[in-house]
Amino acid sequence: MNSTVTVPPTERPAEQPRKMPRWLLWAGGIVIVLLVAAAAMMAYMSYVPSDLDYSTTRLTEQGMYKVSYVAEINPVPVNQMLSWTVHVETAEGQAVENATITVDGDMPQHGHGLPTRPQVTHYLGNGDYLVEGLKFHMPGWWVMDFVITVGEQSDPVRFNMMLK
Ligand SMILES: [Cu+2]
Repeated sequence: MNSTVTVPPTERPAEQPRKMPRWLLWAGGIVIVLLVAAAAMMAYMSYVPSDLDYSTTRLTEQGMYKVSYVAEINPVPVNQMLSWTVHVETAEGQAVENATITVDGDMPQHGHGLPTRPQVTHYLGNGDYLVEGLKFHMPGWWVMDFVITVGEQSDPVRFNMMLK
């Protein structure tokens, strides 16, 4: 037997699949992780509970007072200074005359509060208190927290607003 094995001439070496450099794999992984984190963050920042109570009259947490507000401008505008009249009465409906009221506002999704420091500036009579210096600088979900204190007793109340 006279067999010859012919080896095909290899003019060029077969191209090997290029290996991805390790740093590129790492960089790609990090980019993906960052994208997922950013998406999760955006989902979190835009999350609003579907069962929020937007009513403008609410009982305080311990049920001591019924508190309502009327905004000077309605619907409450974004980026405009305005005042509110906050009405406080007992659960039985008697106007509360001598309350001390603290005011605070917050955007729960964003971790920031109001750009101003609103406060009660006048007692208007009949359980009505004037809150001046309110400004909401972003559209979205805001909460307004009031703590009503009469004598030794404090009771907080929270209002939700969705500003456009
Ligand atoms: Cu915000």
